[in-house]
Amino acid sequence: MRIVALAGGIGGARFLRGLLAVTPSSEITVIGNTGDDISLYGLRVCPDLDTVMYTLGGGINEEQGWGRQKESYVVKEELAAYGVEPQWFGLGDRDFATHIVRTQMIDAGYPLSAVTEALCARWEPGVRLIPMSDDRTETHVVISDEQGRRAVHFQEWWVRLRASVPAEQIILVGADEAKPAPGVLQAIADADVVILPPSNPVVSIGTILQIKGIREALEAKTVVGVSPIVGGAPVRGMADACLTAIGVDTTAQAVLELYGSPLMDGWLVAEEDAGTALDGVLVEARPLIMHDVESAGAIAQAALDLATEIA
Ligand code: GDP
Ligand code: FO1
Ligand code: CA
Repeated sequence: MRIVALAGGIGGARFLRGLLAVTPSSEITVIGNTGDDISLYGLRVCPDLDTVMYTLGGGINEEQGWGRQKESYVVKEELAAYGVEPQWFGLGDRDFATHIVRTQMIDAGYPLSAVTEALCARWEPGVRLIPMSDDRTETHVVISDEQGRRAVHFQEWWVRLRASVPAEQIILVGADEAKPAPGVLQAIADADVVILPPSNPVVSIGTILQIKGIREALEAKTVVGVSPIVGGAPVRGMADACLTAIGVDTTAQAVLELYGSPLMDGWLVAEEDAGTALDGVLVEARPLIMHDVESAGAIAQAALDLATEIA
């Protein structure tokens, strides 16, 4: 079976690990979010691509959900000793190597999709991981604080401010010009089923859907999603602050309506959210917490079963 999945970071990666466990013989293409990407100290950092790559490749820090296991922070300490900013983003020594290789290749003229393929040759994630676009896009967040009304990079709002300042607007800078990366639209066209894992509906899935042509390509396919919202709250992280910014309630129902029909054909919600409904969408309630690979696999299997029921 040919499966396409869109993915952000932790929620996407943990779901994909479960999906791989239950369908080892499927051909899985993952379209990764690059709206979170940021340049720091001259290096290009792609947190969501790296989270998927490290999680599926066995290098992730399991407790944290991002960054490398057995990590040290000597370079970060040395940069801080020089007073280099920003100091609110925690790049570890092992992780730095990934960003150095990526930046070298980009500076040599390789597109991000080729760079990602090269990095994945080491990690062997078991899926084909393609960035949503080779064109640079960045999510920026408009906030008002003591410095006035201004836009900050998504990572500054998320990591430094912990989304404590309300987002007045969330903008994907560069979205109008960005084209899907090579292979993205073809993978969707060839897919038997498309899955939306429980990733952030605004700054992960919502970002990928903004790239020209992707939503339209998906509308022609059987698309099944897993709700990242359980019982009116995100399972982890601050997706509620992102949803509030775009005027959407933090419920499984509102996220389904945000994705909408004709995009969606199936939607998995948690048992406490039974009753969620939208015309043209088959909704099923079941346990949706990914405690481990096994429980993530059960959710992935349920998504595949739902797709079979629809097709
Ligand atoms: P990020 O880029 O690291 O923030 O990760 P994603 O965008 O891929 O996923 C973040 C979303 O995953 C959050 O909105 C969480 O609510 C959701 N999430 C995390 N763990 C779980 C889980 O065990 N079950 C469900 N249903 N959602 C989860
Ligand atoms: N998240 C944090 O909360 N604090 C950090 O210092 C941090 C560093 C970091 C470094 C590399 C990487 O790939 C991810 C990192 N993250 C960190 C996670 C990441 O910024 C966010 O969780 C996602 O981008 C939000 O969707
Ligand atoms: Ca992310």
